[in-house]
Amino acid sequence: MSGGIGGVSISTVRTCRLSGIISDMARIAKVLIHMGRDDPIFIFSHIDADGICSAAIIIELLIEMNKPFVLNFFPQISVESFREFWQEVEPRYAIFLDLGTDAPLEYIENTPGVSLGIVIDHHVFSIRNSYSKSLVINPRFWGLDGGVEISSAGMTFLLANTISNFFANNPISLFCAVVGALGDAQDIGAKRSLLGLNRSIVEYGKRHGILCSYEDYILIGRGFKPLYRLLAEMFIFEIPGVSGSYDGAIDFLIRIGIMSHDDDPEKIFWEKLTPEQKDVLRRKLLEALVLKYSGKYSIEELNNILRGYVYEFLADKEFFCRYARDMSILLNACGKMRAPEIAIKGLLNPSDQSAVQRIFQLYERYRAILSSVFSNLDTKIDLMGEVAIYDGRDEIHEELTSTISSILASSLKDRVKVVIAIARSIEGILKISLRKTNLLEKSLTDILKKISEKMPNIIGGGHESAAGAYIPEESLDLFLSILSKEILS
Ligand SMILES: [Mn+2]
Repeated sequence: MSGGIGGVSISTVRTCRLSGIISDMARIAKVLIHMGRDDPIFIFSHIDADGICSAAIIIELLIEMNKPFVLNFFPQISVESFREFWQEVEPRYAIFLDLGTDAPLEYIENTPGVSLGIVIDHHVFSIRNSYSKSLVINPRFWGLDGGVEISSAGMTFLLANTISNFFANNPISLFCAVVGALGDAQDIGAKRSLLGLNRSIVEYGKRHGILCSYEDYILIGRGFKPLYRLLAEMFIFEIPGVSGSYDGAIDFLIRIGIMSHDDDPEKIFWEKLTPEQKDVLRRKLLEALVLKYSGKYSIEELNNILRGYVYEFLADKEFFCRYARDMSILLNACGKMRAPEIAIKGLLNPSDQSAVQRIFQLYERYRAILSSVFSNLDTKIDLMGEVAIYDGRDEIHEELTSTISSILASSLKDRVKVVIAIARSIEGILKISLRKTNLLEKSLTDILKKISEKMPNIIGGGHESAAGAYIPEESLDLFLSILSKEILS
């Protein structure tokens, strides 16, 4: 197994033929047979929708193969708490899902007790030296763009699908592959369609009657939110009198004749409207928006922004969430609320009513926290020169900082250069999530590097425009002052 995927050397990038990938996958799947014979397989997975979907697929596979396993979720593994956990459990077999490629490889290769590890991921990696007891499933090894062509869940599906009867017994695994891709925002094709291997998976699902895709308005939550909530909570556009107001949304629906005063608004869903009613709603929505956005968008442009491909699960009509985009936000919410295992329960056993109910509750709670953060935002933001600070130490837990800083960055994009959100992590440590706006030319990675030269006790990393750091609470003032200086210099 030296040198990478079933003999494929790490430095030779294969041409991206699906048949080639599948035959490599089949070889890797054979290796799985040797895992978990004497010791359970430890699965470590990311807590977002893609990680949760990857975990659901791999679990179905291990169950099918009759393998013992233990699943654990982590927001990331570059932290001390993961190292401690790893040392405590001393895995003999490990599978890492959607947690990056470099760090998992180091853990597997540098731990003598590990016999064999599999890393399934789609992020950029840098390790170039050879490794001896790891198998890596990263689309970038085959020359594919892991950013947009396939997610970890998609790669996990391709692996599992090489086992005979797996797909026939577990059609939901294909839906999970699509949900993972959408959760990672890989729908960047025309009309928000999926591309590359993601599209091949969709086509495969269509041929087997598992999935369908069609163009419609993209209304996230369409399957489980009543229409008035869909409209009031839609945030790509501000609909005058409707956005942010449930009463306003109900009035709007009554005014345009979609519902009457006697109807129960909780029972009116987009998917239950007739085609004529949908047409009326689309037209009235566009009319309202074109007034608000006149000069900025034409009616056609507005229509195009709202339209896109919907991916719908067909295999089980009773399934609690048949729309892939809806599912991705539910799963993400479970992860953000630190309960990804509830999401797994619901995916593996959709007839478990209490798990399904808890998934929806977690989503509602997540939404409520976010909307409380974003109401009266100005009173909660401290401006420090070019930095906007949301100090959530007494309000939010650390998994929420990235979402909050992202949304803040888009709403404050004309006012500041950097946005940060702060929450408490473990004892005495703060998690800080940073986002830059277009007003900042420097890269956040460079700035963090500069900060860590002056603050050696900081753990941080990320990308050019999004980064995160852990710092001791008593160093917050120092962190902020170095940050503001670096932004100005
Ligand atoms: Mn991912």
